[in-house]
Amino acid sequence: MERRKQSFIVLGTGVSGAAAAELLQAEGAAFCLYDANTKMDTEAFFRQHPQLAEARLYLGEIPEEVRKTVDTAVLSPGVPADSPLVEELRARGVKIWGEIELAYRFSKGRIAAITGTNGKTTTTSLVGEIMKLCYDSVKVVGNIGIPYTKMARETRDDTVVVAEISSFQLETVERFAPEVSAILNITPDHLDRHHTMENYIAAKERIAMNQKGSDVCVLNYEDEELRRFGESLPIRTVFFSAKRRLRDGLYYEDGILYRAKDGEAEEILPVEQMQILGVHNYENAMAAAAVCESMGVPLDLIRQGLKAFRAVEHRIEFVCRKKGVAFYNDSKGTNPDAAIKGIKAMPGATVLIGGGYDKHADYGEWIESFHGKVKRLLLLGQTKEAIAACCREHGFFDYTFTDTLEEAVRLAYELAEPGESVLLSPACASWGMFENYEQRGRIYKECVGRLEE
Ligand code: UMA
Repeated sequence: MERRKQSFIVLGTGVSGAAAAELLQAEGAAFCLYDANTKMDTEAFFRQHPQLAEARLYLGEIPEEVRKTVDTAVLSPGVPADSPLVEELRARGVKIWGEIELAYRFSKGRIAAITGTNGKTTTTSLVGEIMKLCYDSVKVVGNIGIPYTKMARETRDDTVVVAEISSFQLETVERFAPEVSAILNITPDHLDRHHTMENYIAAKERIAMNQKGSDVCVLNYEDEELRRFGESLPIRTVFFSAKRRLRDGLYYEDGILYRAKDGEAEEILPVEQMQILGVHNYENAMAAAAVCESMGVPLDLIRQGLKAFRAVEHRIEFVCRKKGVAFYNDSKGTNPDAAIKGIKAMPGATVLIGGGYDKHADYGEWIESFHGKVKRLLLLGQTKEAIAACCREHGFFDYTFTDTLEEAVRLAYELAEPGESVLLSPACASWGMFENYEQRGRIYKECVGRLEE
């Protein structure tokens, strides 16, 4: 391998950057680190990552002599591929790899990769659980929270890597080639980062760009863009649909999931045998079944995995009931489309907690979905004014501004009657107030835990 001669700079020192640097360190490669945050607690970073004690870390600025000598930049997902720093490095001839690309170059085994605007964490977890019933070495990695680079050195030839890959991560893949890929759906999200819907779609579709031969791409037939995309691909595609019977592919009809070949349908299972709710979850289940079957998992193990799987934390997660009020945590509802699913899943009248970081989303459809369900919306964060303005445009006036999540939870408890629900489903990212949606969800559950019974 030529890697020892290559000189890397890792951009970003979050979980991905740290894992990428540790991988380079373990492989004996030359590297340094950079973070834009000049106030970063470097002591804490090196305490948490003692293996990196000798590594050079630059904050805010990369010295000219370093810019001149590095030949590959490894980007954390949060670093935009068109940021001025990355553009400048690219102009100097520096290769730009995402953290996923680095992991791919250093890992072994077969890869199933899943993307989509919504449902990717549930589907990835589901695929991981089913694969574990069939294969000895399964690694679930990526946007789900465990960087792929962290696991790369633990992979073997017989490992199955199940990777949740975000559009941020796909922007900077080069040779990354999963054996099976899946795109679950594409609805507007992250437009602050990708600027246009076309760019966002193009980023997602990069998941299949290096697939060839007997590789497979699993796609949602009900997404017109994905249907067109599937028809243009040079590899085998497997479609799934929650709305119509397919001659070939997987579909949901009258409470049952089927898989069809040449018009011959076979029942996978009735959805009531699963522990996940809602049509969006039936789509996730079909996508997971298609991915697993394409990787050689027998249908009876797929059925077993689908029946055993429980909802993912922070995704329409039931927290507890207090004085007859049911609390749900849908902190993973980080865009309007995901948040609509949260509202739809509520059994009746709901006090909704929403708002957060501004990704320039359009909240119109989300607000329309409140009808008859949301009795009051408690707004938080950077987007509260914009959401309130959109509420007024759509004739919804039952909103209240709050300053903290704790305050919102207390107020929601006062407003909800026994038999009603309180739902945290912000339709926005958590950044600015929280480190990530997981922290937001955990804090929400802690606040709920502190409410008097
Ligand atoms: N930074 C820079 N320059 C920049 C931007 C960030 O130096 O231009 C620095 C920050 O100062 C910080 C570090 O980069 O120190 C943070 O890196 P990061 O934002 O890439 O975050 P990580 O901690 O590495 O986590 C990332 C993903 N985060 C993002 O995509 C924003 C995590 O997805 C993922 O779980 C993790 O890698 C492991 O793969 C989170 C997410 O919100 C859950 N994803 C989005 C989503 O799901 O919608 C895409």
